[in-house]
Amino acid sequence: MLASGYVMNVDSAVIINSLKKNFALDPQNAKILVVGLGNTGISVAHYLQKLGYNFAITDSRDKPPLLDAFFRVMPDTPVFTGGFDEAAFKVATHLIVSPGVALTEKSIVKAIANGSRIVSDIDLFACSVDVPIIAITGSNGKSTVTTMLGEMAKSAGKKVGVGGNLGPPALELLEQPAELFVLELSSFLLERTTMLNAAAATVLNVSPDHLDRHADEAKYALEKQKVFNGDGVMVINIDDPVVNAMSEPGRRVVTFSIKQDADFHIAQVNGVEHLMHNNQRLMPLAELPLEGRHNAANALAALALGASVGLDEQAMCQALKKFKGLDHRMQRVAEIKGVTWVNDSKATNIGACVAALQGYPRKVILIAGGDAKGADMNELTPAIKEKAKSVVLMGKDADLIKEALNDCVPVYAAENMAQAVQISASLAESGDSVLLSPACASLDQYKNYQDRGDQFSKAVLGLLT
Ligand code: UMA
Ligand code: ADP
Repeated sequence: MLASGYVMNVDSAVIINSLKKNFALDPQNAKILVVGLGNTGISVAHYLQKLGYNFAITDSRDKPPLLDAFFRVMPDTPVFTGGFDEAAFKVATHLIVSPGVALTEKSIVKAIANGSRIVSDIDLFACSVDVPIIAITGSNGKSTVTTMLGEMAKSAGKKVGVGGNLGPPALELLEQPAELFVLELSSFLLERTTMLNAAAATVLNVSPDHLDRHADEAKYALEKQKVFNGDGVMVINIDDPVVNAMSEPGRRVVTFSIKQDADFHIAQVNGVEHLMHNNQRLMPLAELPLEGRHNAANALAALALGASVGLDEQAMCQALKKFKGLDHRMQRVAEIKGVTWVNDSKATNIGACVAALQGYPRKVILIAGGDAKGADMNELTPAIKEKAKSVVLMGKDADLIKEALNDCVPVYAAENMAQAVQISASLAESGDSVLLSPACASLDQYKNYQDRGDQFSKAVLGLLT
């Protein structure tokens, strides 16, 4: 909700001029419809109110959970719920569409055909700040790198605003003064954003995800590539061929790699692996307190982005050494009778599950399944074959994974998390790891990935009683 001390770093008149120039958003005659009454929609509403724009807001749910709170703060704003109201879309000159709402929605398609313009909250944000923005996207690692970089910037003495897809929504960051913004951007946010010109940006990696919303993998990658719009530094993962191909001649490019030589890379110095900037040692890799080789890639990406905007490298390394990682990402829950239980519930796509498996030197018991979001589960098979001694499957698309595995490892079916943990406990021997890394979204059985991870931890800790 709107903080009483809502500050904008830039003068309102300057912002309105920019919005007029770039989007023909004139407070006198724009008819704005905010689509989606979730966290994004509320942040947009506060922003527009602050600048003196009139607007209406719509949500297709009958009673979006934030409705009552919204009415209390903005009782006079027209609100349309329970389906998308054709009349509201018909008169709108501008639609500010939340990322959870597909642009293929019939009412939106029709409105665009009638001349309405789509503007994203990230566009509004980009028109409202005059300090550098670092923008981070990719199929996996966004939240980790965004959070890491926020900590690095603080360690380097910068006032930094950190948000976007991981929350809070970007426009809420305008409530605090900042010298630097670090934004996590999803493909949904990027597909509807045209104004971003980040000082430094990265696509961490591309593997299939959200194919229920994007036509195909190529289209999904193109949406991610939009993070590089403008003329800022491109931070490129040269280990990922799809990302490597995004590098543009004539732009300043900084590379990172965990497999080969790059601007930011890993090298042995006196027999000890180090994170390196060209031929400069930054820190020993072992001092990074995170599981998994993919987190070394995340650290290099964060260092490359921070260095691109001039953050002090030693200060960044200090932050890395203290960075404990985020919950539900390769989070060690317990060691019970010699078995290590790891919660990687945030692995909501194949790429994250494969990265988790590849980080293990020996075979694990994997708990997977949920909503595959249209992905081809055959892509999971090689990593499971190599790194899983057995697999416990649950959720809506368990059968898709079972079919893809074609009996290459023993597969067990579980109705729910408690059962999945019980089955895994009966299979595990001392020295084993049991990894929850579902490769699927959670919404078929859980409130969200946090709920799924919490239920896993609860069931694991229940083994102790
Ligand atoms: N809605 C409709 N009709 C629809 C679909 C949605 O009316 O057809 C309504 C919903 O009822 C909801 C509202 O639209 O009330 C907004 O939906 P939303 O999902 O965009 O909700 P927000 O709270 O604004 O959350 C969004 C991001 N959600 C998605 O991208 C799906 C949040 O990312 C993000 O934190 C927030 O903006 C702030 O930027 C979540 C996410 O799951 C965490 N992201 C995906 C991911 O990480 O994989 C991309
Ligand atoms: P995102 O915000 O992109 O979803 P997170 O940092 O939340 O990324 O991590 C999501 C999942 O991806 C977790 O399962 C995590 O272990 C895994 N992951 C994190 N970084 C990487 C990476 N660089 N490559 C592959 N998987 C990763």
